Amino acid sequence: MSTKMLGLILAGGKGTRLGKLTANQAKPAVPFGGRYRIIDFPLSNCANSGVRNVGIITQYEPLRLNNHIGNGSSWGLDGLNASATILQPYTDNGGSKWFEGTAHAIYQNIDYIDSQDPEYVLILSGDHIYKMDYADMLAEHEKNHASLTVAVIDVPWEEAPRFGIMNTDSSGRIIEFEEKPAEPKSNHASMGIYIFNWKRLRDVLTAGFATADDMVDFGKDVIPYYLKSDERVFSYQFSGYWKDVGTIDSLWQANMEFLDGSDGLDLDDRSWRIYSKNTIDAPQMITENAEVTDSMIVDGCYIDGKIKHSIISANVDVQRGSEIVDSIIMPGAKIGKNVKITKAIVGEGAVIGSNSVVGEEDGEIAVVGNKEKIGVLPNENK
Ligand code: ADQ
Ligand code: ADP
Repeated sequence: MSTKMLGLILAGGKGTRLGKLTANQAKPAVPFGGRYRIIDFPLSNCANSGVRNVGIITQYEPLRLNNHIGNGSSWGLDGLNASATILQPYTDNGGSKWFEGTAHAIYQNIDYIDSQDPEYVLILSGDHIYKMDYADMLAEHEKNHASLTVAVIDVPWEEAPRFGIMNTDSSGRIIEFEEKPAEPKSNHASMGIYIFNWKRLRDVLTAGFATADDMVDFGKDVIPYYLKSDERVFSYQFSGYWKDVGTIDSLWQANMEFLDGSDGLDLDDRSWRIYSKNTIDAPQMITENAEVTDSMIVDGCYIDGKIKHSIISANVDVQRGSEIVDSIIMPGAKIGKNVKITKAIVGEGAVIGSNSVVGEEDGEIAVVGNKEKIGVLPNENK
């Protein structure tokens, strides 16, 4: 079997910056927008772009992620000439094969990649919210006869130090690349999305790991090596909505932008659908005491309180007298009576007892962890 372009999603990051929201699950499995999980975005983009074979490289707390992805049927990545394969670190006679970095994670999965016999590999991050046609990027890669193409977006200058930053010539060829520079020379940021000619990358990784000259990370090792070796490295300019939701602030912001209907983040667009696993929950119940404005309320919710400019995910209970403003409540959270939640992210299955106060209008974004319990939830009937 052969595949023109194999998708590989790096879904192994620990996501320490998301703190209590990733204490027991990988970052790509974190809920987004009430109905989705972050990984739905790269998976749906693959399906919509005609990338029909996708390997998902996991590592840290993969249980929830495995359960969510299953056989890939939610994204149509099952059946003839399609597959979603979950790849986990394994042990052989050489001992544990923990992935040490992004490029090392690819190196460790050479056998799987070879089994798909791809001409190109498309390497994606499991923690970005965006809609992108990878077929377009491949067309440019081929037109440029590139060895590596890096997707690029212009970011605000003050954010540039947290990205890979590059300079290009007038043909779009990358002539300079610095991973997370303290003093960035441009605001052209790598989106961490790469198309490589597989044969060449395979050789570079194999040679790199055979000597002391390790190729552990794409940003730190592989891209600089390609540039030093005069490989044809090109940029692919992207201008749509894109957000790396690796921090609490960016996760909250991206949810709010989705709620407010930001350009390029329209998930109602029938020509580019974002698919997710459908869990079939009961219809939502909004009682006569409820007051809901500017908000998204998902299936299975019971709303007896006041909701303003917030996202209430599946199976959330909000009891009488409670008020939720500018917040994201993740699936299965239970909110007691007379609770006040402002500018917060409440994790999956969290329990917030009656009369609690979480967050404040002018404060930092407040976070309640997954399954965290605050106060006592009275044993009251709905
Ligand atoms: P970062 O996002 O900081 O920068 P990194 O932490 O290496 O890069 O993570 C990239 C992706 O790989 C994440 O989705 C992460 O979860 C996953 N990942 C990390 N280590 C892994 C491992 N060992 N096994 C499996 N998955 C793993 C990168 C680039 C920058 C670029 C930004 C854009 O290095 O140049 O600007 O992405 O967000
Ligand atoms: P953050 O930058 O928010 O901490 P990332 O997802 O970018 O989160 O990953 C942080 C680092 O943690 C990465 O360099 C990754 O290699 C490392 N890492 C990934 N999985 C594990 C794990 N299971 N145990 C320890 N560290 C890990």
